[in-house]
Amino acid sequence: MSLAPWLVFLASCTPAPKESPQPAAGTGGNLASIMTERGLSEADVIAAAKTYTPSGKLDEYVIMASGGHGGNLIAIGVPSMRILKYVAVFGPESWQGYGYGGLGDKVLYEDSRQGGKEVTWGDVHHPNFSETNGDYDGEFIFVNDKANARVAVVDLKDFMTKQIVTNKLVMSDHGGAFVTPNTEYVVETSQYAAPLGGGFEPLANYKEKYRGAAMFWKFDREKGRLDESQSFAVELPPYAQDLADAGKLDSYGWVFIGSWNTEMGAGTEGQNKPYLESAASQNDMDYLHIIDWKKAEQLVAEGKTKVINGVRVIPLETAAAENVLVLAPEPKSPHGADVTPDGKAIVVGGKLDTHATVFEMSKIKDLVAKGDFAGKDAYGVNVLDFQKSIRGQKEIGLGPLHTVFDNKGNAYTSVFLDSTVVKWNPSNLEQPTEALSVQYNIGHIMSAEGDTVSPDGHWVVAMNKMAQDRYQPVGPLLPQSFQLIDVSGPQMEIVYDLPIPLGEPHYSQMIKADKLKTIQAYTPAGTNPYTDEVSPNAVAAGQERIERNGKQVDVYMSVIRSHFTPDYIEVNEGDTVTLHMTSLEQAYDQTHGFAIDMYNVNVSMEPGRYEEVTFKADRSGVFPMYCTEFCSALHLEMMGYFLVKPKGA
Ligand code: RUQ
Ligand code: CUA
Repeated sequence: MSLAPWLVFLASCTPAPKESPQPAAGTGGNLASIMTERGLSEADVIAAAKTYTPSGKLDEYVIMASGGHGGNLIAIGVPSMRILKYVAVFGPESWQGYGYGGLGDKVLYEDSRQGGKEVTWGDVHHPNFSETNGDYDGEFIFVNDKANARVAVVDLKDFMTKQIVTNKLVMSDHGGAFVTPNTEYVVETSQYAAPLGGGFEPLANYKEKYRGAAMFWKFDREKGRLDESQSFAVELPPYAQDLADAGKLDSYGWVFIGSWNTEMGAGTEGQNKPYLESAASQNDMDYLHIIDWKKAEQLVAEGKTKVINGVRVIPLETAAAENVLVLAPEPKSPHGADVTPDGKAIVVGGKLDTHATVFEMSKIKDLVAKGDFAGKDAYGVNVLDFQKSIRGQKEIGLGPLHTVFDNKGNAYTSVFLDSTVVKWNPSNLEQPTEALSVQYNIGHIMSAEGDTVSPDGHWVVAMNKMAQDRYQPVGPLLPQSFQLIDVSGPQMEIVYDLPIPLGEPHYSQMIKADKLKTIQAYTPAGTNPYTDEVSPNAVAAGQERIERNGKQVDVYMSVIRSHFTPDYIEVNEGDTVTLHMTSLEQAYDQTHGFAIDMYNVNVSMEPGRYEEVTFKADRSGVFPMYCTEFCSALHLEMMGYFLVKPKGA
């Protein structure tokens, strides 16, 4: 039954890398004639030269971008802007065999929602790399699912989603997933208020019964997982909490969250009240939430919590009385709250304001320490005096949203309504601004290593919501658009446009590529990617077998070019089948896949990977099973049969 040795050789031989052929001079025309033919300006050619990455050359940076309601993350190389991978997170994805019977199903579906509703998509907003001393360390990335209040952990050694946790307090989140400077916590804060822990309350009880919460997920770096048992939350007023950021250096120990519905509008409620969007835009000031998480940790240790749905929560009264939570007025319908690299300031953009407001951490700390407050909100939370808390304000344009930073002390703010990126200096508010038009309606903005204590500068990316005339039209649903901006020169320049055609990205981060230490294979063969250990059910060559125990059939299968052993499996209709699959490959890029036709079974078998699929053989017949990756010259032959004998046959 085994292959002739020459066939094995033929099937497994990996082609040696070849030099790409160099075109003879003159065959493609010279630069000047190509420029004329294609209508390219000198600036276009310079932009191309800054980004074009010849075959075989690697990018210097990697962006990990939110994939929005694609539920995924997108890895993109910089400066080439080549898409390297879509990482499946909150939704099934067939190439990665995620959500089609394999071990990943446990991550994807098991905690998919409390209350019996199965959720199979997510709205990914803000990816954040794990940090050590305020710098990206390249080990993990965390993302939130705004739609279903979840947080996922993606391991960057294999770019796979390893854990999804559901927030048991709130129904939607937004201010997440932000990390504290040593990834002590992954912070996730609510967006739309609802009764904590779920349950029904009429909208008329909005002010009394609806609440927000800031969840502090404890990260266990050893295990690479969030530890629910060590996590806690701070109860918040029912203002719509928005973007958040963790303090660093001078602001270490604090978390900042914007909010935009301090009016507590809850829609029309069927009572001729204003629509939410106008109700929520009455106040000139909303509240920046300032949370002292070091103190919160202490209160949790002292047991000053109530337990809601199994989560330890610092009650709002306690948070207010202990100044774990204080508020600072912020103008108007704010969105981003971004801490400067030195940790000394927090920059807030107001969607309905024309300024960026710079809060000064030393002033905030002083006022809180002295108990110098301007008043209290409706829930007894101390409110700081606006003028006393700020360094100043800078006129930026219409609708400033998010701010990122470079290595020269500059800030870059995305201005949604103006469709501009505005460069300014938060330490010198007198310095004039510089605006660059982008196409169009920029949402988030991102810079190289921009959320660390030491941003790299050089690259900024405008993440635009609209792209009407930028790309060949493909129907009324348009891609979003990333524009790569070179900020190294005296003037900002757009050097590349990248359409993002799967979901609407929100935030992203850009990391130095050499910080990523990815594996080439799971070693030793039979390693379960979710435990990082060799599965007790992995097999070595020669140990493959089928074991039957009543109606349970266990198949111990090996996978290697170009054969599944065993290559045929016969069961009875109604049997439960468990496939234990071990890739015996260790060679880089020798990935197989395994699918059973008509059974919705589909997994990816990277080199050395262990996979396990359990399903019911509830349809009789003959079902080819085959390898889904063109792995060798005998790839098509890498197949077998799954036979299900009908009942009574
Ligand atoms: S938010 S731009 Cu989560 Cu700003 Cu989307
Ligand atoms: Cu293995 Cu195709």
